[in-house]
Amino acid sequence: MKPDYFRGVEYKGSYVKAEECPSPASIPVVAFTGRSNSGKSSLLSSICDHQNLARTSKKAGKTVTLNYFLVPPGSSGGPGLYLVDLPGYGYATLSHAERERIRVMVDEYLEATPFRLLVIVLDARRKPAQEEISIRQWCEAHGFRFVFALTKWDKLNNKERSQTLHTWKEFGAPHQPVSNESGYGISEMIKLVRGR
Ligand SMILES: Nc1nc2c(ncn2[C@@H]2O[C@H](COP(=O)(O)OP(=O)(O)OP(=O)(O)O)[C@@H](O)[C@H]2O)c(=O)[nH]1
Ligand SMILES: [Mg+2]
Repeated sequence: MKPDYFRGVEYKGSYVKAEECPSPASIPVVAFTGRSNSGKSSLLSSICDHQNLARTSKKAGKTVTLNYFLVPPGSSGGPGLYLVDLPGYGYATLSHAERERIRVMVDEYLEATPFRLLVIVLDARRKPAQEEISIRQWCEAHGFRFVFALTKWDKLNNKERSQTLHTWKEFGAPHQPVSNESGYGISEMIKLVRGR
């Protein structure tokens, strides 16, 4: 499926502070957050059908800044959209100080930004735990729409898939399985991100 809406998407810039980021006043923001290596940058690239889009601004494959991509106003007659690729939590080979800098930067950014949707990205092999409960409560308290994107769906067998879906149903939060390898679930993610 060719996501026409995202065809004109362009890299806008990389920032290290919430105050530096483009104003969300007129253009809504959809951000991708979650642990390091969960597949945030890959998911953003899949949604835009643009391989390595979210790699424009990064060096060794790891996201360390707040990276903005713009779907220009006028795409399909809409107001445009900012897609924000956030650095992951807990990237093991960074120094403690650098990990802490990233944690504070992302937390401050999340507190400062009114999102249209927060995509919480996690490896589908991870079960919802305290971290997921906390971020869900945080989104509910702020009144933000959110969805858990369960990545690497291609790595699960059929039994694991049905167990995982059962677990998430019990957890009772919006979730969408996806594979950035096979494209599974990407058209559903596109609908959620576009908001229609
Ligand atoms: N098999 C499979 N691999 C995936 C999938 N999504 C991402 N990956 C791989 O997982 C690794 C991490 O992906 P990234 O998109 O860089 O993860 P990230 O969440 O942006 O990582 P940080 O920038 O460190 O926070 C890469 O090697 C991807 O190719 C998927 O759906 N299936
Ligand atoms: Mg990344």
